[in-house]
Amino acid sequence: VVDVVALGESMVTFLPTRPGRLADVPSFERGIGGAESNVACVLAATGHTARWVGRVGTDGFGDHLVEAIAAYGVDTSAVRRDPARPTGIYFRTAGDRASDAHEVAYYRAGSAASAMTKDNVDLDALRSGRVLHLSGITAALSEDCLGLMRELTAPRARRPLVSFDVNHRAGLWRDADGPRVLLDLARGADIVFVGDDEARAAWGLSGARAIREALPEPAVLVVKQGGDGATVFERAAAGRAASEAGQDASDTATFVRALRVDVIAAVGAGDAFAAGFLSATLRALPARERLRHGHLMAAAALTVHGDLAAPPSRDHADRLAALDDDAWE
Ligand code: KDG
Repeated sequence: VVDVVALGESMVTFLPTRPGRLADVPSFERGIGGAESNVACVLAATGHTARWVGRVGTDGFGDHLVEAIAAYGVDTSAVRRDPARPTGIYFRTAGDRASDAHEVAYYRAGSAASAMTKDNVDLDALRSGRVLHLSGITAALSEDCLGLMRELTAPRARRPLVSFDVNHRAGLWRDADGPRVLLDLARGADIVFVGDDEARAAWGLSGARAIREALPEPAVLVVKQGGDGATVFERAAAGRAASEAGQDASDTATFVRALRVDVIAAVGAGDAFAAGFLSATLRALPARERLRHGHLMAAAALTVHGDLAAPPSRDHADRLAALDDDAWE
């Protein structure tokens, strides 16, 4: 059984070779992006088995994506090629460090991935892992993709642990329904990642507690609080005695500060965080360690330009996560 299967649209990314507005930057370097395959790449690079499921065109950009993602050690055997539709690409500018205000120009409408449905992806491959990692980006791509997301987050007698990163991309939604759909999908997942900034923008919620109150269903909810840190809320499975006595399972909250780093570009940091947290989850580490692994992987991504940094190895991350509290203050 594969540790983690990730579904989503991956794109060839064009990173500016110098700062400036999209209107002014004269040249770009090729990289790879795609929130969900980023998670798979970080997991594979840290010694997990990971599979990416998606669709790309039969064009050169599709070839490059499949090769580059496979080079991280990710299983791409369930990726389908669509001869009739192109691979998505996108361009972005370098962010202003303080605000990370960068411009993004997507060329992905009508892409091979936007035509994913539950009938043209390999559902068995999607359900073949211990964890299935999904994100709200896929739901925004098309009605077909949203249907697939609903299928994968629906209750089933046997399904992998479903991990869902809200990843609210306001510019991608076809209508005003995005925030409501994202909340609905999050309710069907087992582990949910959300940034406090996106929860404010999408749902008008401020603060980790308010987010948990609005989203009590997932057994594990991780609220990322930018440079401050992250809080994980988790419901201890109610013991039989407690449920017979009609008591609710208790919810615990654990906060861990983020590492303070000089941010080069925030893109990809949320994905790296999710990968670190999932790696530690697969190894049944306690809440504090899971958050520390998230922060460590995020710190690596924050300090490079592209989406993907070379992450610390698993042993190295374990040693850093085990440093005493003083080092983490
Ligand atoms: O999380 C990084 C992603 O935002 C980037 O790789 C592009 O997947 C992407 C998207 O849809 O924004």
